[in-house]
Amino acid sequence: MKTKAKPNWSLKTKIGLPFVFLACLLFFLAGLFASTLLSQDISDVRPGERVLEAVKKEYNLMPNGETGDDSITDIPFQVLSWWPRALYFPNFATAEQCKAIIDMAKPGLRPSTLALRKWETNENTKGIRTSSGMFISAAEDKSGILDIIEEKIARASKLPRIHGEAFNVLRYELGQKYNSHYDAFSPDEYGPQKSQRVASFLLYLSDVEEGGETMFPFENGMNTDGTYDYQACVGLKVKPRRGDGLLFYSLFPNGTIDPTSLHGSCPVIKGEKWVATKWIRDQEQFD
Ligand SMILES: O=C(O)CCC(=O)C(=O)O
Repeated sequence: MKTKAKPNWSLKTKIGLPFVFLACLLFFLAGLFASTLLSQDISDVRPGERVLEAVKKEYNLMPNGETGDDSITDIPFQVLSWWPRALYFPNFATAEQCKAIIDMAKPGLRPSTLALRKWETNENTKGIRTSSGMFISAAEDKSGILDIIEEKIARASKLPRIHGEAFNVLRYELGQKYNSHYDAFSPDEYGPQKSQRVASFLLYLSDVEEGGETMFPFENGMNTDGTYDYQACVGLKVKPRRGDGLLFYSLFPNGTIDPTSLHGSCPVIKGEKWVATKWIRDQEQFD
C-alpha cells in the first residue's frame, strides 16, 4: 500500500521560523526609528545637551524705537555661574572671523600693560601680565568683521555698543599668563574714576592644547579664606575654544564690585592662546 508522504515539517521550520522572526524584528526597528524621527523638533540637539528653547517660533514683532531694530536676536548661551555672573557663548564667531582678527592684530603686538594701583610701579608689577597685545576699534577694521562682532556682543550683553572700549587682542605664548585681578577699578585702590567697567566679553580666537584657561578662583565664595595666591590656577576654569565667547559682569546690579569676578588667565602649557577682550563700561566710551 502506498503510504501518503508525510510533509517535511522539520525542513519548513528550519527555513521559515528564523525568516519570520527576522522580518518581525526589522519591522519593529523600522517603526522605532520612524517614531523617533517624527518626535524630534530640532535636528541638531546632541545627546545630553540641555536645550531650554528648542521650538522655533514665528514672532509678531513690535514697532521698534529709534535706537532699536526690527529683528529678533537668537544667541545661544550657557550660564556658567551666577557668582560671578558668567555666561558662555558657543560658536559666537566663525573660524574665518577669528583668523582675520588674529591677522589684523599680529603686526601691532606689544607687551601687555597694566593699570597701576596707587602703590604700584612697572617694576614691582613685572610678571603679573606677560602676554602681548594691541588695541583695535571696529571703526579701524575696514573688513567689517569687528563691526559684526561688536554688534553681536552688544546684543549678547544687552549693553549699548557705545559703552565698549576698543578690542584688546591678546596673544599668550608658552608659559604666559595673567594673574588674578579685577577688571573694575575700585576708587580706593585706583583713585576717582570717570567711568567704571561693568562687564567683559572674551572672544577666544584659538584653541589651546593645554592650559590657558580663564579662571575664576572665587567662584561662589571658593578660596576666599584669605590664603589665595593670585598666581594659582584654581576655581571655575573656562577652556579657550576658537570662536567661543565668555561674558562676565564685574559689577552687581546695584553697581558695586562683585568680589567673585576676580579672574585671570592660567599659563599656557602647550600651544598658543589668542583672545579678543572687550571691556564694557557704565557710560559712553570715547576712544
Ligand atoms: O585671557 C584671559 O583669559 C583673561 C583676560 C583678562 O583677564 C583680561 O583681559 O582682563
